[in-house]
Amino acid sequence: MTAAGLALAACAPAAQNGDTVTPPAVVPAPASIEASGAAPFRLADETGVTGDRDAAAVLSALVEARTGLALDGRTGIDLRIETGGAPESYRIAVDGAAPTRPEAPGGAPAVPGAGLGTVVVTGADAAGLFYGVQTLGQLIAKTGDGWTIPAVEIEDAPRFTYRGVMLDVARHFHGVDTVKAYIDRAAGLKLNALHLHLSDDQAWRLQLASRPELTAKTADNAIGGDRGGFFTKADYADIVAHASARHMIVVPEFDTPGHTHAVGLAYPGLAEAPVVTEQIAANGDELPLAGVPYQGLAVGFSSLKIHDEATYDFLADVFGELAGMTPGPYLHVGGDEAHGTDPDDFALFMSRVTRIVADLGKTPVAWHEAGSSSGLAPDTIGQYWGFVAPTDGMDVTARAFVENGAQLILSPADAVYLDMKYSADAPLGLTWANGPTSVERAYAWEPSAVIPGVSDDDILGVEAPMWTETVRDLSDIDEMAFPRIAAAAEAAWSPATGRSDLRTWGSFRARVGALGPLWTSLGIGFHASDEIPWA
Ligand code: TNX
Repeated sequence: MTAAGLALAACAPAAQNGDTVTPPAVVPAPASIEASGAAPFRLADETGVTGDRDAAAVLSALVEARTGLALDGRTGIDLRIETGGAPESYRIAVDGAAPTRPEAPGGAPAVPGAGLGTVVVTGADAAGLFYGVQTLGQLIAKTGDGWTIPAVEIEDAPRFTYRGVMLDVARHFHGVDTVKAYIDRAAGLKLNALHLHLSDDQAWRLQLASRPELTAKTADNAIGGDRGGFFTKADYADIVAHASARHMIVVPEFDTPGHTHAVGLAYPGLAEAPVVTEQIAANGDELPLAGVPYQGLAVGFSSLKIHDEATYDFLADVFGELAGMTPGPYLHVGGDEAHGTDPDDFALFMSRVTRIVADLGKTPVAWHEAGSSSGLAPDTIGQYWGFVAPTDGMDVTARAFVENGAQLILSPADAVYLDMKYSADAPLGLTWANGPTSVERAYAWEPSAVIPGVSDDDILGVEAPMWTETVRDLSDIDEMAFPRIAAAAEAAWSPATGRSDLRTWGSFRARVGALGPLWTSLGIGFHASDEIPWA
């Protein structure tokens, strides 16, 4: 047996329940991690990366950002793909440095690279290797010996196949560079889907050849009269490619039949006149007026015309063009908060729009309200945005997707809505989802316990939406997303609550705290919540 093998035979759990955790601190928690107690691997001038070139480039950039080291030596870290394991899974084996023999001249190893140890990351596929590299990046720590990686063995695979974040680029526009930065951040937490909310009452943000007036007539607008903008088709392709290189799909949404005031500005024949709902009257929100760009925060006042075939010609055009630009399998058709649409009309509309998308060869996704419609295209995925403890029959509506043989994406608003305030006095965010959302509340929920009768097999995954009524730029996004996005990532990736010692709030807050320096070195302006013991 090798020295490293002997050390690993004495494996101890890397962390315990409770309020403290000894490093290594990985987020989201891996399926299994064991520390050998051996000396750590040392990153040194001689350290180099062998194996998969794409993964090596990702690792080198990460290590350089974190440590300033170039990783341009010959050996030490090997990155490989060995097919056969679960999709997106990976293993990491770190053999610590052989202790320097006191009698060695100068205490230095004779052969460059020798004595520093070895790291082997094995992915079951390119995505798995990419995630293994992200874990490795989190393991790097500054110790008395310089930059080191603790001697651990990790085996890891995701719980859910769909692990998403959503960015609303309609209420406030967020340009290509911001979207790419958000993709980088999300991919680092092993999230693999970026849902882009591309249209709403305020504006339509994706240029389409089939319906050019959409952006021409509406994209200038934003909430509060702030700066507008839109994506050209080339911008969208650029975002899709950036995401794909980080193993993320783009799930684009055109919200229908409500949230369509902007459609009515571009093509007045397609939309009904705005309805002033009780909610708008009660809140004193800016009143929506036909033909006038909307800059307020109200929802539920607009609707496409349901009984006019021109509406369905429009949908065939916009979703048809979108399908041609989108390599991922999903197109999101919206369906939320259609308070301005008669319920029977809403049901009819949702069945038609989901069938248009299915006929394009894509899987439709709809917000959970659409579960009340009979006649949805089979396989339509529902996205649940009720609370962790469902109210108002939202669990019943969401469960209808499962009863029809399809799956759900879980986005319980009082846990994973990244646009909720952290505390009542926070400058950014909203509070409608059961008041402010602390980091602890963002963490303390279990996906299989939200909707009675809906278990892991019925859950496609978890998604954390970022609505942008109050969120104007990347620093606002960072403030709202970090650290709560890490809680959503753990719900999506890690073993269920109770199935791992690491799946406790005490462990999570300690592990997240240990990521502070990495996030800082990556330029992430996280919210330095006082719930987290930041390193
Ligand atoms: C509800 S949840 C909405 C959005 C708002 C958001 C703000 C859902 C599907 N719709 O229109 O932007 O609340 O938190």
